[in-house]
Amino acid sequence: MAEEGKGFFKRLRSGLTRSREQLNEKLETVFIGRKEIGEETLEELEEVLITSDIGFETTQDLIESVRKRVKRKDIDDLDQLRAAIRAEMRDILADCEGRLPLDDLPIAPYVIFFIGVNGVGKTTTIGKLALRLTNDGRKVVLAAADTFRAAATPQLALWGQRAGTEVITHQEGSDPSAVVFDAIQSAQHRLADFVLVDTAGRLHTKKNLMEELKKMCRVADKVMPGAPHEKLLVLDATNGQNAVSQTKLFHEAIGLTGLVMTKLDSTAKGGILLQIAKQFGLPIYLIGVGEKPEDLQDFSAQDFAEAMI
Ligand SMILES: Nc1nc2c(ncn2[C@@H]2O[C@H](COP(=O)(O)OP(=O)(O)O)[C@@H](O)[C@H]2O)c(=O)[nH]1
Ligand SMILES: [Mg+2]
Repeated sequence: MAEEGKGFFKRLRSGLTRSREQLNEKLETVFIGRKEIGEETLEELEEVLITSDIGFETTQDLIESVRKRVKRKDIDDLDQLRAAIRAEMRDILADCEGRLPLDDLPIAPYVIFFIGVNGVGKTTTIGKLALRLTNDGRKVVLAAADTFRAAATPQLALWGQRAGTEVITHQEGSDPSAVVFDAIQSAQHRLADFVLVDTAGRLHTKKNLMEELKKMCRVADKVMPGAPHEKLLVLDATNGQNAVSQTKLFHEAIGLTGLVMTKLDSTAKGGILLQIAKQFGLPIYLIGVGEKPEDLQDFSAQDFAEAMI
Protein backbone atom coordinates (compact mmCIF):
# COMPACT_ATOMS: atom_id res chain seq x y z
CA MET A 1 0.00 0.00 0.00
CA ALA A 2 1.34 3.48 -0.83
CA GLU A 3 1.90 5.93 2.04
CA GLU A 4 -1.26 7.81 1.15
CA GLY A 5 -3.24 4.55 1.05
CA LYS A 6 -1.96 3.63 4.50
CA GLY A 7 -3.08 6.98 5.90
CA PHE A 8 -6.53 6.53 4.42
CA PHE A 9 -6.90 3.05 5.83
CA LYS A 10 -5.78 4.26 9.26
CA ARG A 11 -8.50 6.94 9.22
CA LEU A 12 -11.08 4.41 8.08
CA ARG A 13 -10.04 1.92 10.76
CA SER A 14 -10.08 4.56 13.42
CA GLY A 15 -13.47 5.82 12.14
CA LEU A 16 -14.97 2.35 12.44
CA THR A 17 -13.58 1.73 15.94
CA ARG A 18 -16.94 1.73 17.71
CA SER A 19 -18.57 -0.66 15.26
CA ARG A 20 -15.58 -2.99 15.28
CA GLU A 21 -15.18 -3.06 19.04
CA GLN A 22 -18.84 -3.79 19.65
CA LEU A 23 -18.88 -6.62 17.13
CA ASN A 24 -15.67 -8.10 18.48
CA GLU A 25 -16.87 -7.98 22.06
CA LYS A 26 -20.03 -9.81 21.13
CA LEU A 27 -18.11 -12.43 19.16
CA GLU A 28 -15.82 -13.01 22.09
CA THR A 29 -18.71 -13.71 24.43
CA VAL A 30 -20.00 -16.37 22.02
CA PHE A 31 -16.64 -18.07 22.17
CA ILE A 32 -15.82 -17.86 25.86
CA GLY A 33 -15.14 -21.33 27.25
CA ARG A 34 -16.01 -23.07 23.97
CA LYS A 35 -13.76 -25.75 22.52
CA GLU A 36 -15.50 -26.38 19.22
CA ILE A 37 -18.01 -24.70 16.95
CA GLY A 38 -21.27 -26.60 16.91
CA GLU A 39 -24.86 -25.75 15.93
CA GLU A 40 -25.36 -24.02 19.26
CA THR A 41 -22.43 -21.69 18.60
CA LEU A 42 -23.78 -20.90 15.16
CA GLU A 43 -27.16 -20.03 16.61
CA GLU A 44 -25.58 -17.66 19.10
CA LEU A 45 -23.48 -16.20 16.35
CA GLU A 46 -26.59 -15.60 14.29
CA GLU A 47 -28.09 -13.67 17.18
CA VAL A 48 -24.97 -11.57 17.54
CA LEU A 49 -24.95 -10.70 13.85
CA ILE A 50 -28.65 -9.88 13.73
CA THR A 51 -28.19 -7.39 16.56
CA SER A 52 -25.27 -5.73 14.72
CA ASP A 53 -27.45 -3.81 12.23
CA ILE A 54 -26.26 -5.83 9.26
CA GLY A 55 -29.76 -7.13 8.60
CA PHE A 56 -31.41 -10.53 8.30
CA GLU A 57 -30.31 -11.48 4.79
CA THR A 58 -26.68 -10.52 5.30
CA THR A 59 -26.70 -12.52 8.53
CA GLN A 60 -28.00 -15.60 6.69
CA ASP A 61 -25.25 -15.25 4.08
CA LEU A 62 -22.58 -14.93 6.76
CA ILE A 63 -23.88 -17.88 8.78
CA GLU A 64 -24.06 -20.10 5.68
CA SER A 65 -20.52 -19.23 4.75
CA VAL A 66 -19.27 -19.90 8.30
CA ARG A 67 -21.20 -23.20 8.51
CA LYS A 68 -19.57 -24.43 5.28
CA ARG A 69 -16.14 -23.55 6.55
CA VAL A 70 -16.77 -25.22 9.91
CA LYS A 71 -17.76 -28.41 8.06
CA ARG A 72 -14.56 -28.28 6.05
CA LYS A 73 -12.77 -27.82 9.39
CA ASP A 74 -11.44 -24.45 8.21
CA ILE A 75 -12.45 -22.72 11.40
CA ASP A 76 -11.60 -23.68 14.90
CA ASP A 77 -10.74 -20.46 16.65
CA LEU A 78 -12.00 -16.91 16.95
CA ASP A 79 -9.39 -15.48 14.58
CA GLN A 80 -10.39 -17.86 11.84
CA LEU A 81 -14.04 -17.07 12.42
CA ARG A 82 -13.27 -13.36 12.11
CA ALA A 83 -11.39 -13.98 8.88
CA ALA A 84 -14.34 -15.94 7.47
CA ILE A 85 -16.83 -13.19 8.34
CA ARG A 86 -14.48 -10.57 6.94
CA ALA A 87 -14.16 -12.42 3.61
CA GLU A 88 -17.91 -12.86 3.30
CA MET A 89 -18.55 -9.18 4.15
CA ARG A 90 -16.07 -8.17 1.49
CA ASP A 91 -17.79 -10.36 -1.10
CA ILE A 92 -21.21 -8.88 -0.28
CA LEU A 93 -19.87 -5.32 -0.53
CA ALA A 94 -17.74 -5.91 -3.62
CA ASP A 95 -20.81 -5.62 -5.85
CA CYS A 96 -21.51 -2.15 -4.46
CA GLU A 97 -18.23 -0.34 -5.03
CA GLY A 98 -19.12 2.87 -6.85
CA ARG A 99 -16.57 5.18 -8.46
CA LEU A 100 -17.23 8.69 -9.72
CA PRO A 101 -15.74 9.10 -13.20
CA LEU A 102 -12.87 11.35 -12.13
CA ASP A 103 -10.21 10.59 -14.70
CA ASP A 104 -12.23 10.24 -17.85
CA LEU A 105 -15.46 12.14 -17.62
CA PRO A 106 -18.01 10.73 -20.06
CA ILE A 107 -19.55 14.17 -20.33
CA ALA A 108 -18.94 17.65 -18.93
CA PRO A 109 -20.19 19.21 -16.84
CA TYR A 110 -20.99 16.04 -14.90
CA VAL A 111 -23.98 16.97 -12.77
CA ILE A 112 -24.38 15.33 -9.36
CA PHE A 113 -27.40 15.86 -7.10
CA PHE A 114 -26.91 15.28 -3.38
CA ILE A 115 -30.19 14.27 -1.80
CA GLY A 116 -31.28 13.31 1.70
CA VAL A 117 -33.02 14.42 4.88
CA ASN A 118 -31.80 17.33 6.99
CA GLY A 119 -28.60 16.91 8.93
CA VAL A 120 -27.27 13.78 7.21
CA GLY A 121 -24.23 15.62 5.83
CA LYS A 122 -25.12 16.71 2.29
CA THR A 123 -23.54 20.17 2.40
CA THR A 124 -20.43 18.98 4.22
CA THR A 125 -19.95 16.11 1.78
CA ILE A 126 -20.24 18.47 -1.19
CA GLY A 127 -17.74 20.83 0.42
CA LYS A 128 -15.20 18.10 1.08
CA LEU A 129 -15.64 16.66 -2.41
CA ALA A 130 -15.29 20.11 -4.01
CA LEU A 131 -12.04 20.63 -2.13
CA ARG A 132 -10.71 17.30 -3.31
CA LEU A 133 -11.77 17.84 -6.92
CA THR A 134 -10.26 21.31 -7.15
CA ASN A 135 -7.06 20.05 -5.50
CA ASP A 136 -6.95 17.50 -8.32
CA GLY A 137 -7.25 20.31 -10.87
CA ARG A 138 -10.95 19.88 -11.71
CA LYS A 139 -13.21 22.86 -12.28
CA VAL A 140 -16.27 22.71 -10.06
CA VAL A 141 -19.48 24.74 -9.74
CA LEU A 142 -21.59 24.43 -6.60
CA ALA A 143 -25.36 24.94 -6.68
CA ALA A 144 -27.00 26.10 -3.45
CA ALA A 145 -30.40 24.57 -4.23
CA ASP A 146 -31.36 24.19 -0.57
CA THR A 147 -33.16 27.52 -0.64
CA PHE A 148 -35.43 26.42 2.18
CA ARG A 149 -33.12 26.88 5.14
CA ALA A 150 -31.61 30.30 5.68
CA ALA A 151 -28.30 28.92 6.94
CA ALA A 152 -27.83 26.51 4.04
CA THR A 153 -26.51 28.92 1.41
CA PRO A 154 -23.80 30.64 3.50
CA GLN A 155 -22.64 27.20 4.68
CA LEU A 156 -22.14 26.07 1.10
CA ALA A 157 -20.66 29.43 0.08
CA LEU A 158 -18.01 29.02 2.78
CA TRP A 159 -16.98 25.65 1.38
CA GLY A 160 -16.93 27.18 -2.09
CA GLN A 161 -14.59 29.90 -0.86
CA ARG A 162 -12.34 27.33 0.73
CA ALA A 163 -12.23 25.24 -2.43
CA GLY A 164 -12.07 28.26 -4.75
CA THR A 165 -15.14 27.27 -6.73
CA GLU A 166 -18.02 29.28 -8.10
CA VAL A 167 -21.18 28.99 -6.00
CA ILE A 168 -24.56 29.73 -7.56
CA THR A 169 -26.98 31.12 -5.00
CA HIS A 170 -30.48 32.59 -5.11
CA GLN A 171 -32.57 34.21 -2.42
CA GLU A 172 -33.94 32.20 0.47
CA GLY A 173 -37.29 30.66 -0.43
CA SER A 174 -36.78 30.92 -4.18
CA ASP A 175 -37.33 28.05 -6.62
CA PRO A 176 -34.45 25.56 -6.27
CA SER A 177 -34.92 24.52 -9.92
CA ALA A 178 -33.85 27.98 -10.99
CA VAL A 179 -30.59 27.53 -9.07
CA VAL A 180 -29.99 24.25 -10.86
CA PHE A 181 -30.71 25.90 -14.19
CA ASP A 182 -28.26 28.75 -13.57
CA ALA A 183 -25.57 26.47 -12.17
CA ILE A 184 -25.54 24.12 -15.15
CA GLN A 185 -25.60 26.99 -17.60
CA SER A 186 -22.77 28.74 -15.84
CA ALA A 187 -20.76 25.49 -15.74
CA GLN A 188 -21.29 25.05 -19.47
CA HIS A 189 -20.06 28.57 -20.18
CA ARG A 190 -17.01 28.15 -17.99
CA LEU A 191 -16.29 24.66 -19.29
CA ALA A 192 -16.45 23.27 -15.76
CA ASP A 193 -16.04 19.54 -15.08
CA PHE A 194 -18.55 19.10 -12.27
CA VAL A 195 -21.73 20.66 -10.92
CA LEU A 196 -22.45 19.58 -7.34
CA VAL A 197 -26.03 20.35 -6.36
CA ASP A 198 -26.98 20.77 -2.69
CA THR A 199 -30.70 20.08 -2.15
CA ALA A 200 -33.16 20.66 0.69
CA GLY A 201 -34.05 17.81 3.04
CA ARG A 202 -37.14 18.75 5.01
CA LEU A 203 -39.09 15.52 5.34
CA HIS A 204 -42.20 16.73 7.10
CA THR A 205 -43.53 17.66 3.69
CA LYS A 206 -42.44 14.44 2.05
CA LYS A 207 -44.63 14.68 -0.99
CA ASN A 208 -43.59 18.25 -1.79
CA LEU A 209 -39.94 17.40 -1.37
CA MET A 210 -40.17 14.54 -3.85
CA GLU A 211 -42.09 16.69 -6.33
CA GLU A 212 -39.53 19.44 -5.96
CA LEU A 213 -36.68 16.98 -6.57
CA LYS A 214 -38.41 15.62 -9.65
CA LYS A 215 -38.86 19.14 -10.98
CA MET A 216 -35.16 19.85 -10.40
CA CYS A 217 -34.30 16.74 -12.41
CA ARG A 218 -36.59 17.82 -15.26
CA VAL A 219 -35.10 21.29 -15.35
CA ALA A 220 -31.54 19.90 -15.29
CA ASP A 221 -32.42 17.66 -18.23
CA LYS A 222 -33.83 20.61 -20.10
CA VAL A 223 -30.65 22.69 -19.84
CA MET A 224 -28.46 19.69 -20.45
CA PRO A 225 -30.13 16.55 -21.81
CA GLY A 226 -29.17 13.54 -19.67
CA ALA A 227 -28.53 15.60 -16.51
CA PRO A 228 -28.44 14.94 -13.61
CA HIS A 229 -25.86 12.23 -14.23
CA GLU A 230 -25.95 11.07 -10.63
CA LYS A 231 -28.63 11.22 -7.94
CA LEU A 232 -26.79 10.33 -4.77
CA LEU A 233 -28.62 9.77 -1.52
CA VAL A 234 -26.65 10.84 1.53
CA LEU A 235 -27.28 8.68 4.61
CA ASP A 236 -26.23 9.21 8.22
CA ALA A 237 -24.95 5.94 9.72
CA THR A 238 -26.07 6.99 13.21
CA ASN A 239 -29.67 6.78 11.98
CA GLY A 240 -29.44 2.99 11.84
CA GLN A 241 -32.66 1.39 10.57
CA ASN A 242 -34.03 4.80 9.54
CA ALA A 243 -31.34 4.92 6.88
CA VAL A 244 -32.89 1.79 5.38
CA SER A 245 -36.36 3.33 5.18
CA GLN A 246 -34.94 6.58 3.78
CA THR A 247 -33.22 4.67 0.99
CA LYS A 248 -36.44 2.88 0.12
CA LEU A 249 -38.46 6.10 0.16
CA PHE A 250 -36.12 8.15 -2.03
CA HIS A 251 -35.28 5.29 -4.39
CA GLU A 252 -38.94 4.60 -5.05
CA ALA A 253 -39.75 8.27 -5.54
CA ILE A 254 -36.91 9.46 -7.73
CA GLY A 255 -34.67 6.50 -8.67
CA LEU A 256 -31.24 6.85 -7.09
CA THR A 257 -27.96 6.10 -8.85
CA GLY A 258 -25.88 5.69 -5.72
CA LEU A 259 -25.25 6.28 -2.03
CA VAL A 260 -22.99 8.18 0.33
CA MET A 261 -22.81 7.18 4.00
CA THR A 262 -21.56 9.71 6.55
CA LYS A 263 -20.74 9.69 10.28
CA LEU A 264 -19.52 6.11 10.42
CA ASP A 265 -17.15 7.42 13.09
CA SER A 266 -20.02 8.46 15.38
CA THR A 267 -21.76 5.13 15.80
CA ALA A 268 -21.43 1.42 16.49
CA LYS A 269 -24.04 0.86 13.79
CA GLY A 270 -21.60 0.68 10.87
CA GLY A 271 -23.10 -2.68 9.93
CA ILE A 272 -26.06 -0.80 8.49
CA LEU A 273 -23.97 -0.25 5.36
CA LEU A 274 -23.98 -4.02 4.73
CA GLN A 275 -27.73 -4.22 5.19
CA ILE A 276 -28.35 -1.42 2.71
CA ALA A 277 -25.81 -2.79 0.23
CA LYS A 278 -27.46 -6.21 0.30
CA GLN A 279 -31.03 -4.92 0.20
CA PHE A 280 -30.73 -2.30 -2.55
CA GLY A 281 -27.60 -3.20 -4.51
CA LEU A 282 -26.96 0.50 -5.18
CA PRO A 283 -23.35 1.59 -5.69
CA ILE A 284 -21.78 3.20 -2.64
CA TYR A 285 -19.60 6.09 -3.79
CA LEU A 286 -18.27 7.78 -0.70
CA ILE A 287 -18.13 7.23 3.03
CA GLY A 288 -17.55 9.76 5.81
CA VAL A 289 -15.44 8.67 8.77
CA GLY A 290 -14.88 12.04 10.43
CA GLU A 291 -15.16 15.81 10.17
CA LYS A 292 -11.97 16.51 8.19
CA PRO A 293 -11.90 16.73 4.38
CA GLU A 294 -9.59 13.66 4.29
CA ASP A 295 -12.28 11.75 6.16
CA LEU A 296 -14.46 11.60 3.07
CA GLN A 297 -13.22 8.47 1.33
CA ASP A 298 -13.91 6.44 -1.77
CA PHE A 299 -15.71 3.30 -0.72
CA SER A 300 -13.64 0.13 -0.86
CA ALA A 301 -15.26 -3.22 0.01
CA GLN A 302 -11.96 -4.78 1.01
CA ASP A 303 -10.91 -1.90 3.27
CA PHE A 304 -14.34 -1.56 4.84
CA ALA A 305 -14.56 -5.26 5.70
CA GLU A 306 -11.04 -5.18 7.11
CA ALA A 307 -11.77 -2.14 9.25
CA MET A 308 -15.10 -3.55 10.43
CA ILE A 309 -13.80 -6.82 11.92
N1 LIG B 1 -18.43 12.94 12.68
C1 LIG B 1 -18.85 13.21 11.45
N2 LIG B 1 -19.64 14.28 11.24
C2 LIG B 1 -20.07 14.53 10.00
C3 LIG B 1 -19.72 13.71 8.89
N3 LIG B 1 -20.32 14.21 7.79
C4 LIG B 1 -21.01 15.31 8.19
N4 LIG B 1 -20.87 15.52 9.52
C5 LIG B 1 -21.47 16.57 10.34
O1 LIG B 1 -22.88 16.48 10.27
C6 LIG B 1 -23.47 17.76 10.48
C7 LIG B 1 -24.57 18.04 9.47
O2 LIG B 1 -23.99 18.15 8.19
P1 LIG B 1 -24.61 19.02 7.00
O3 LIG B 1 -23.67 18.86 5.86
O4 LIG B 1 -24.92 20.40 7.43
O5 LIG B 1 -25.96 18.22 6.73
P2 LIG B 1 -27.12 18.53 5.66
O6 LIG B 1 -28.27 19.11 6.42
O7 LIG B 1 -27.48 17.19 5.07
O8 LIG B 1 -26.57 19.45 4.64
C8 LIG B 1 -22.32 18.75 10.43
O9 LIG B 1 -22.00 19.16 11.74
C9 LIG B 1 -21.18 17.95 9.83
O10 LIG B 1 -19.91 18.41 10.25
C10 LIG B 1 -18.89 12.55 9.14
O11 LIG B 1 -18.55 11.77 8.27
N5 LIG B 1 -18.49 12.37 10.44
MG1 LIG C 1 -27.25 21.31 4.06
